[in-house]
Amino acid sequence: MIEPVMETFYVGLGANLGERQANLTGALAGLAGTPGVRITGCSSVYETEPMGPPGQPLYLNAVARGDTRLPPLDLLRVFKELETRMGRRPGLRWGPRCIDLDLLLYGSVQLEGPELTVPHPGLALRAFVLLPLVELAPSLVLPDGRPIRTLLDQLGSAQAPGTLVPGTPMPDTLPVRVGPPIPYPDLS
Ligand code: A4P
Ligand code: MG
Repeated sequence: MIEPVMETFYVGLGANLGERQANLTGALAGLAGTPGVRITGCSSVYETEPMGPPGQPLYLNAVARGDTRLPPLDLLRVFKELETRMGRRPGLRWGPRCIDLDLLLYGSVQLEGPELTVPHPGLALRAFVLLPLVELAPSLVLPDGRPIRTLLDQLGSAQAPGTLVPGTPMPDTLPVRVGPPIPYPDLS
């Protein structure tokens, strides 16, 4: 039998309802416990202004890295099942949620389908994604050749999605590398 290839993926985690930090760590633990998925690193947690309908609570955001033998769509389904198991119910697009798991990158794969687009279409435009991603993988380059650090720098003059406040690091009870928060970006 041919072993499926191991790929590196990056997942964006977001929560703005309930015990936000516990929701992030619960999702990470759920991923780490999924057969065929290994979590190899995680950024600090950042508290961010919500992008979307007004009047929502602040988000906590983080980005984790993993290895997997699951194909991209199967990995997305793992994310969706985990969100549901953790109590996420269908709601408004960009509305408040106890947990959101976005597949940001899957190796150098680029695909656009009805269920899944990779790299995640919002990745290059969102400081709440780029800031933790740069912390975790500073020299990462997107499949189209754009370095993520340049994208974060460019956000300075673009529509910033909100204010980013470095939060507490993820607890080290999980098999993840915990990095120190990086400085507050100048988005002016
Ligand atoms: N989908 C397609 N590609 C992907 C992908 N790469 N990763 C599809 C995950 N899902 C992907 O997602 C809707 C559908 O997108 C899925 O069924 C999947 O098939 P959803 O999670 O059900 O709904 P959503 O999250 O409301 O919509 P969307 O468009 O995924 O929104 P985003 O981009 O996830 O943004 N503000 C702050 N500060 N921090 C946040 O984390 N997150 C959002 C949601 C809005 N505002 C935020 C944050
Ligand atoms: Mg989403």
